[in-house]
This record gives sequence, C-alpha cells and structure tokens, in this order.
Amino acid sequence: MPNLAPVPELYVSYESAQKLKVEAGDLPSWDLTPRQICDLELLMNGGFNPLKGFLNEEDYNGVVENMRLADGSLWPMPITLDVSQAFADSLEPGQDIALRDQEGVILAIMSVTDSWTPNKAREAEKVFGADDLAHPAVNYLHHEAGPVYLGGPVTGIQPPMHYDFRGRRDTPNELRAHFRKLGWRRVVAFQTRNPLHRAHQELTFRAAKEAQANLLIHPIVGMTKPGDVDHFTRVRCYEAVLDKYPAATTSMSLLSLAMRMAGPREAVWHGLIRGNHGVTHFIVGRDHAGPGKNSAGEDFYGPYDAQELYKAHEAEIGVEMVPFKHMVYVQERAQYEPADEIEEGVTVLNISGTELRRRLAEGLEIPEWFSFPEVVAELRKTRPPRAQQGFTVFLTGLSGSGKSTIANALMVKLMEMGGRPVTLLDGDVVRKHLSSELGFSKEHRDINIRRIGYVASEITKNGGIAICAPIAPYTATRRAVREMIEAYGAFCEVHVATSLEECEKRDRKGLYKLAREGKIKEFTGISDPYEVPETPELVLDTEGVDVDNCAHQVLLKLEQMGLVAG
Ligand code: PPS
Repeated sequence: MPNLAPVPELYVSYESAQKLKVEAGDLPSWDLTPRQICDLELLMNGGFNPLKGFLNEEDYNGVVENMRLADGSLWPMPITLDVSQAFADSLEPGQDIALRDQEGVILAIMSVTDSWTPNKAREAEKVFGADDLAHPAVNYLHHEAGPVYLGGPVTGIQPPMHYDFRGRRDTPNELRAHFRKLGWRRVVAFQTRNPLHRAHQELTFRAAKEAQANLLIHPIVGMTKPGDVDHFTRVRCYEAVLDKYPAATTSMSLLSLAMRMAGPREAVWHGLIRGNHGVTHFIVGRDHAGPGKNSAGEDFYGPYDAQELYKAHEAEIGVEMVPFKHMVYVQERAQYEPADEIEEGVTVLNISGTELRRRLAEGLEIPEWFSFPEVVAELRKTRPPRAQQGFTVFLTGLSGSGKSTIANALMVKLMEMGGRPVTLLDGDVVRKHLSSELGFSKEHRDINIRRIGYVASEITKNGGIAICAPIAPYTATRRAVREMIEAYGAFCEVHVATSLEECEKRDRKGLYKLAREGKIKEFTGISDPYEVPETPELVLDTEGVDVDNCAHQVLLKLEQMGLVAG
C-alpha cells in the first residue's frame, strides 16, 4: 500500500509569504538562472524531499563522494546554488538572501549557512564519471555555473510562474491527491525527454500491465539535453498519444526538472523524485538519461549501469524498478514485441533517432507503424525540412583573415537564391551597434560573442539565415554559441584559416603594425590568443583563392548539410 500522505513542502502560509515578500525587498538578492529556478521549484514543492534547501558543504561533500547526505540519506545529485565570486564576497555569514526569478519576483528566502569554492573537477569525476566537457553537465559546471556555492535552508514564498500547460503541471502533493482520489494504489511512472512513438506507447502499456499498475507519463519540461525537441512540441505530441491508452488507465503530468544527463546517478535521483510524487514503480531503460558520446567518441556509461545502480539502491529509493523492454516492430505480425522474445527469421523494422531526424529534415515519409500521424504532424510543424529552416553560418578567424569579405559575398549569393531573410552580423558592425562599450579583454570578447550568438539564435529560430563574422577566439564561447543556435536550427562553423603571417602581410586596416608597436593591446594573434577550431564544419584556406570561390565553398557545404536546395 503506497504512502500517499503529503510530502513536506518548504512554503510558508499565504499570509506569511506576503509579509516575508515585503521584508525580503531589503535583502541582498540573487537572480536565479533557469536551472536554479527548476531546482528551487522542486526543493520548495517537496520533489527533492528530504532536502530542505540548497546543499551545505558537508552534505555536498557526502553527495559527491558517496551519494549520501551528512545524515546518511541517499541523495545522488548535488543541488547547489552556484553564484559569482562578487556576490559571494558581498555576503556576511548567516545572511538571508532573496532568490528572484528572471523578472525579479521573489520566490524564496535562503539563509546562507555555507559559502565555499567547490572542486569542480572532482565533482565532474565523481558525479558524472569523467571531467570531460563533452558531457553537457560537465560543460555546464565549468562554463555556466558560478565559481562559489552557497548552501542553506530555503523558505518558500511562491512557486515559479508557468504560463504554459498549467493544467498539466502538478506538485508532488497534487499528484498524490490525484492518485488517492482515483484510488490508484500502484502507479508506474515513465520518464521521458523525447516525443513518444508507437514503441514507447507499447512498452509503457506493457510495463503497466506487468506491474499491474496504472501508468503515469511523467515527461521533463524543465531542462533536457541541448538539442532536444522543445517541450511545447513534445507536450502536444504526448497529448496526442494519451488517447491511445485504454481510457482511465493512464495520466500525464509535466515535471519541471533540470536534467543533468548523469546516467546511473540520474536514474537513482529520478526514482527518488518519483517516490516523492507518490509513484510506486519506475521504468528504467537502456542507457537511462545518457549524455551521448565522450570526447573520445565512446559512451560515458555502460548501457545497463543505470539499471544496476538503481537495483542496488531500490529498497532505499522505495520505488520498484521496471526494467525497460526494448520493443521492435515485427513486420509479419504487424505488431510490436519485446526484442528478446522474437524468434529468428522474422522481419524486424526499426527507425533510429538519427534516421527519424534525417527523414524529418528531408521531408521524407515516416511510416505509420513507427509513429502516430498526429505526432508526426506536430514534429513536422516544428522541424520543417532543413531547406526551410533557419540556420547560422559562423565565420571565425584572425583579424584581416577575410571573414567579412567572404561573409558579404555569401550573403549576396544567399539573397540571390531567395526564400529566407539573410542578416549579416559582421564583427565591426556588431561592435558599432551592439557592443560599442566593449573592449578586447577575454571577458568583453565573450560578452560580444554571446550577444552575436543570441541575436543569431533568434534569427535562426524565426526561420532566417544569420551570417556571423567575428574573430571569436575562444573555443568554449564558440561552443556556447553553437548550443544556443542548435536549439533552433543548424550551425555551420567556418574557420577562415588565413595564417597570421598572411594577415599581417595584408594588414588591410594597419592594425597589425600598431599591435606590433604595442599601440594596440590584446591584439589577437600578436598579444592575445586565438584558439583554432578543432572540428569546424568547414576550413577555408584563403591564400591564393579568390573571395567568390571561398563563398562558393561555403554554399556547397550548406547544400551538403541540406540547408539550401542544390
Ligand atoms: S572578438 O574577439 O570576436 O570579440 O573580436 P571582433 O569583435 O570580431 O573584432 C572586430 C574588429 O576589431 C578590430 N580590433 C581588434 N581585433 C582583435 N584584437 C584587438 N585587440 C582589436 N582591436 C581592434 C579588428 O579590426 C576586428 O575586425 P576584423 O574584421 O576581424 O579585422
């Protein structure tokens, strides 16, 4: 019999919240990042029970080293409030701070008991298995998260506001009440960050039958892996699939979790979170919450590591694992069956994720045995064929390498082809209109490139073509821009690889001479670094090649990527 009594929440009463909100106006305040907002929501509503706030240093060390809080409870994921050095330095020990959302609304008050500089390399090794930037959470840890962690209990004032799918979002206690009301005693949850196709529908249906349980589709709408299908599209897809289950056996609820893609540890974490939501069973699949390949091209985790770690802690998690059955379509019998129960000699059909993306990108047929027409129609709306999507061409290279000239030629060629609006974000032009207050320190260059990335991502999102031509000397910043853009469309990084000698010889603006004389400081290639792109989509060797030909090479690349019609 499941315990469906409420889980403890961190909210104060409505009256106290109104009072606290006024008082908190005078406190130092921290503007939460999107990930911190997700974490705070689950802290406050009991989704992260038994946590009472952001981890203090002792709990953090225990979680990192052996997945346990200082009191011995199982907790595999560091839930930390990372902040800037300047903010941490401005606080007194024991100080209360206001935690605000991105519009400045106060969501909670935190009593800061601890402030420390974490060993991020150690955190990466222990929690994510490797200090490898190919892991999205490790990349986040090193490049997005602040250098100092603050820990301490949280007093909840109000939940973060969601304007979308409001009727589909439930706190742990709302879900518990829902299950109580419906008399659901056994509930198996299915966690997902992808659209559901027929195979998923079959496997979840079977899992529910096997566990003799009702089914909760519990998709993540907080933060998932960069590049995933956006949650608006996915929720519309889930809604279409819900009708395919027998009436009244299945529910769906959206979870504002910020995933870390931490495989085995993530599976245990997901189980604990589902337990807090009143669920009794949890489906754990092959490569659960897997982050993809590491920088050596290998999987970060073994395919069944997550199931093993979960199994080892199942009793403590308190939610029974239902191992995922890999379902495949058997053509002769026109139905899905578990792959391990199929005799030899029958025709098994499968479409991988990569193949699905290719078919969507090229506007090709997606058969009905694979997915539901309503789901495919939704996906097609969001992912029109590549030749109709927005994209960004990002030319990077030394000053005077020819970026702007090639970018201009490319723009004209794309405008001649027509079909999509083209915007050129040239280095010099951006510095005049968007970044006029910035200099050339690493910090300022990064701000400049992120601004370009932001504008390009908006253009890409809205179906246009952005051509960017900054120096962009740092790999990590270029990668951040790539991630921003790939959320909406393709990113084509072009290294304009004109050598320093050649750029200096051309010295079209006379800047190299001034840089050599020390009259311009921090000049890229002379007194400032340029990190050569390791895996750009295209390398342009401009020496002895005319501009028209360079622009043509970019066009051919875009054609090969399916972004322009041949
Ligand atoms: S960055 O690093 O990407 O922010 O640089 P970017 O905005 O592309 O630079 C644009 C132009 O600024 C001129 N300039 C310098 N470049 C490099 N280092 C220093 N210190 C510097 N000072 C001025 C230079 O002409 C760049 O233009 P391009 O078109 O690249 O020659």
